[in-house]
Amino acid sequence: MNAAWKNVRADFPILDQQVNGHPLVYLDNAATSQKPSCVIDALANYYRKDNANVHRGIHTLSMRATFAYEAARERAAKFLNAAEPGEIVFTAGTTDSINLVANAWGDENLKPGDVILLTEMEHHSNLVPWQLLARRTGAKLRYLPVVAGDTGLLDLAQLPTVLTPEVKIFAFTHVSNTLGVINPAAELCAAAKKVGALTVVDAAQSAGHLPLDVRAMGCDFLAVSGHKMCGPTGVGLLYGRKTLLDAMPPYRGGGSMISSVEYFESKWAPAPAKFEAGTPNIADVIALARAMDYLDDLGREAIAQHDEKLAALAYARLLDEVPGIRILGPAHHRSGVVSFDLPGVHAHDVVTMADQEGVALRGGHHCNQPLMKKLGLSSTSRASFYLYNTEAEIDRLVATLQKISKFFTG
Ligand code: 7TS
Repeated sequence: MNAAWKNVRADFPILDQQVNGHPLVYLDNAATSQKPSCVIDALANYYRKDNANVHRGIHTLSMRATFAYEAARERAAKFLNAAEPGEIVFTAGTTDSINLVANAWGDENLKPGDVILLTEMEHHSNLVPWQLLARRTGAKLRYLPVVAGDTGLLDLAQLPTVLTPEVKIFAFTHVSNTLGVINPAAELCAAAKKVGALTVVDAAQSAGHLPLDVRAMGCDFLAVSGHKMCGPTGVGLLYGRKTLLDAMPPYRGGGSMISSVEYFESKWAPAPAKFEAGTPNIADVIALARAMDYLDDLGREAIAQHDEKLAALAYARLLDEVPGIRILGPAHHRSGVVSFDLPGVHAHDVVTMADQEGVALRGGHHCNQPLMKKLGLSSTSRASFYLYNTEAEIDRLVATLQKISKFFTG
């Protein structure tokens, strides 16, 4: 670990507070991460010094804002190892990015008889847009199963059966927000390519956590949320291979996405502008680029190792020290997400009581209702770790869950 890690907790002012009389232990990072001071400052400084609309003004502030906005696109392309900045479309986040592909690519390219392949572990935001698309086009949905049991691994033995030439698009999550499993994205993309299917990778849970290289992965599209990777809320991006973006029609119309407009027809600007109608989320895009710098200063490989170490430790300790606990997902090679069920205690009670101890968890179906049903659960509690979490916080988690378990089961 390099020097940037030395005072990592001090970079996040929000962590230094008491909740219900206890020092905060923030373990809800899969929902949203906290923001380092440098990102908060980037936002504030933009509004203090540079705020102006982009792409249309020729005064100094507008040019400054445009420069910073387009520099953020270059930064994002570098972050993902995209071939060029034109492959980055700024969006409101993962949900928005997936809807963009489902609408702009899907409506143009799918017909009855085509198949959209998903996996059984998808978040609703990588499920519902495809259901809507299937309804509009007559294409069918198909699922790559998760193996029986609690390991949460995809059943790769089923891949040849479900990934047939009728599959036109295969959308899957890189990291599950409920199971913590890291899917073999490059392998899945290579298999899809063999049958001529495009791939959409949901990187909401991986973008700020693992090294990401879209060209090594071989994906066609990849969706990212800024707020889960130390960036602001309401901003994210879609990576798309340039030839695909160029061929896709726009999905929303408005200012900035055209080359010319007449009363009865218009011509589109080239990608990515074609997909960024209206005034974009300038300040948040600029702050997101700052978050990318922050993450790369720490090193994404080091962040991945830190997450995995804490998750493996939490997995082992909870299993050993909390009677009867059921933990979802693999024991090793996992992300920082640890979902569990305390028998006889509803997840909302777990989360409410943990909050009394200053421990922030999440409880519910985590926007994974079909997966929950398959696992025979209505909800789970979830601890999710990130770069600023510590082993001492796992002590607090274990002690809290022991207390809750004792309270309910005596
Ligand atoms: N995909 C995955 C795998 C996610 O975990 C989430 C959000 C999304 C997509 C949607 O991201 P958004 O930024 O567009 O909302 N996951 C969660 C979660 O697990 N708890 O709160 C949000």
